[in-house]
Amino acid sequence: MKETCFRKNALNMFSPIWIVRRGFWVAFLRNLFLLFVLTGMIGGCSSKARENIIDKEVENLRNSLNNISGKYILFGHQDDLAYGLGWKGIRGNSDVKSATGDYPALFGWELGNIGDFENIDGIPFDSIVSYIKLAHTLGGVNTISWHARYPVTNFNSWNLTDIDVQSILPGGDNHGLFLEKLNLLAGFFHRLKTPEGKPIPVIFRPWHEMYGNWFWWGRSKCSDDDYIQLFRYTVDYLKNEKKVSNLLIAFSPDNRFNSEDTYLERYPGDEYVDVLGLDDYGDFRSGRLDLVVIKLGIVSDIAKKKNKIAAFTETGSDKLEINNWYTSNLLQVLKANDKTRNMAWVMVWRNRDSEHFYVPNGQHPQQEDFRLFCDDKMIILLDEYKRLK
Ligand code: BMA
Repeated sequence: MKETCFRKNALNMFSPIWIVRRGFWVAFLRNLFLLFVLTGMIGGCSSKARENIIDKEVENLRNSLNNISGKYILFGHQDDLAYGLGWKGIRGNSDVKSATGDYPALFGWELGNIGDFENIDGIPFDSIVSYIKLAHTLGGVNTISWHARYPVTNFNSWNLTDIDVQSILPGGDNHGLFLEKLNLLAGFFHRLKTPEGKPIPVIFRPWHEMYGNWFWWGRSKCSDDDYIQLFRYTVDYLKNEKKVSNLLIAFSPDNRFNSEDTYLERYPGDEYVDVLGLDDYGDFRSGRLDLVVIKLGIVSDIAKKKNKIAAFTETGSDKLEINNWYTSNLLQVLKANDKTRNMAWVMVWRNRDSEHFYVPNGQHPQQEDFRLFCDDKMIILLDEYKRLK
């Protein structure tokens, strides 16, 4: 039975109909194969090209910050376009511009309470997206901080109740809750595109001020090892899992260190960090300008060795209580030596209201001091940055 069948089929193979059919199938399969190969190649090319475009944007930002380092320092202001003293949500407004005639070169934004309609400081996330786009169109640099809620309780960053950082790390019972937050972040970063669809590069500065004990990721509630895992996991997950490719990453300690070793105690590693920062308000408050100079020097030395960008990521004098703070404190410190001059930017915090602000408004007695600071050749606002780029 088997043999007859085989013979019959074998004979049929040489019949004219079979030859025509075989020709058809051979051609069909060959074309199908070619189609797979070609679409594979085209798909491969376009995703490779996409990666290149994304990396190029980030690399351009890195290069431009590297190029100005040592010569100029960009001036930055948190939430500058969103609100200021006596106004909120007026497109194009800026307290820095009101005081000096120009926008800051760097704009800080905050993602605390991601997942809600508004961020921790009452700015709708949709608006933050459009401010970041506006800042980018204007030619400025954007940097983003994250006062993250503890994912398990959703209590704010400063609430230290029931913290167990290990439980949100991989393998921990609450890891899924942490992933939910990271997914929200990734969704936000993916929205940062130009009208042509090109990704807007931003400097992300997660888990900042980690040597103090005021945040749940700080010293009192999170071990050094857990901190490093938290940082690495955040960056790995965003970049590798969620394919967020528009980030430079900043490591941004507070002022509680006094040597290169102590600065690096929670350093997640060169492959995780692009910018080495410092957040320091306290040393100005206590009049210890010498300590600010030493700490910026440490940041600059490490950045030089590691080929990273150095930046004064947060500072300021709240309500400008220190007289002539801009020229007699900040400028003095930034001009102290070659190391302090090596900061790519300095950013002051937000102008919430008359009880919490860092940039003087029109009537403030320190307006002139702020203008003098901004007029200094080393300090760069937006127009100058665009000329230098
Ligand atoms: C702090 C204060 C808070 C604010 C937080 C996050 O330094 O300005 O009012 O909620 O930053 O932006």
